[in-house]
Amino acid sequence: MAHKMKLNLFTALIAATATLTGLVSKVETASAADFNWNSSWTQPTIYSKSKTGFNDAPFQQFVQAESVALPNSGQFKLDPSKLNLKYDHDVSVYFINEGAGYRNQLAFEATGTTNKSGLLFNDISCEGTGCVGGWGGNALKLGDGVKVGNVTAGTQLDFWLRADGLNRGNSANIFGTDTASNADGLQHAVAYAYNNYILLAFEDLYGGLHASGVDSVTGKWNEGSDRDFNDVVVVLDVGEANVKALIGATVPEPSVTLSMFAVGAVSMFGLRRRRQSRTSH
Ligand SMILES: [Ca+2]
Ligand SMILES: [Ca+2]
Repeated sequence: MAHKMKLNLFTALIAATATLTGLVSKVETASAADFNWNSSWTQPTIYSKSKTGFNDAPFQQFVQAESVALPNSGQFKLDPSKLNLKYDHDVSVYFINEGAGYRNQLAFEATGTTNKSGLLFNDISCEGTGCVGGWGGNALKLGDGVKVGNVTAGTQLDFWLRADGLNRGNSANIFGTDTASNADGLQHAVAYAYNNYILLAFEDLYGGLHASGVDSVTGKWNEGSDRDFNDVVVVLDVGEANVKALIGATVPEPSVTLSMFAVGAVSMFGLRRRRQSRTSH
């Protein structure tokens, strides 16, 4: 395409699906079994958006309505190998929203020219106006951010959710971005590129949609999952240059882009409804 299109929601979504299309086909495994959650980690300093200047508002549209399953989530599979940074950046992670009864935790891992890992959020429970869930905890406000620090070119970033980790500790399920490495064999993270940021959204309940009882394969309990992928929603600031590089690395065929856009439009912009009486999220 020779001409430049004005950046609007549509082109942004095309960009997002371009990234996602590329994410689907690559295979790069970072097994959950290989990741060590360090129980001595402590919560890094949380900065309010009044201090960071980050605006969470444009990203709220991507937060799936509570208990509404995200259809065809497989089409949005995040491939951690696509979070390779080509440029140095002072990386931050911002809390966007959560609709989860669980007190979830999120950690990161950087491998490559920068090697470090750590806790990002120790208690992902939302407080204040705009929260999808209002089920206690009240540890984070929309837009709150933490700093990963400088990450150098040639580093892969990855992220891990410990489901209800605040309460369950080491017995909690840990879900990663690589579907095959999750205990239930299911996707638990989706990704979007938008406004020069990357948005990550997680499902925190073990098992397939509405599955219950013991998983005969693993002996773990299915948790009646709603597969709504709104249980932890964060935005990564890896820098505009890195996001553009990630998008540019994958140019989908137009037909694929359009069909994926249709799917995304239906699933991302459905009616948002509050459901206060749910016991399982
Ligand atoms: Ca939820
Ligand atoms: Ca859920």
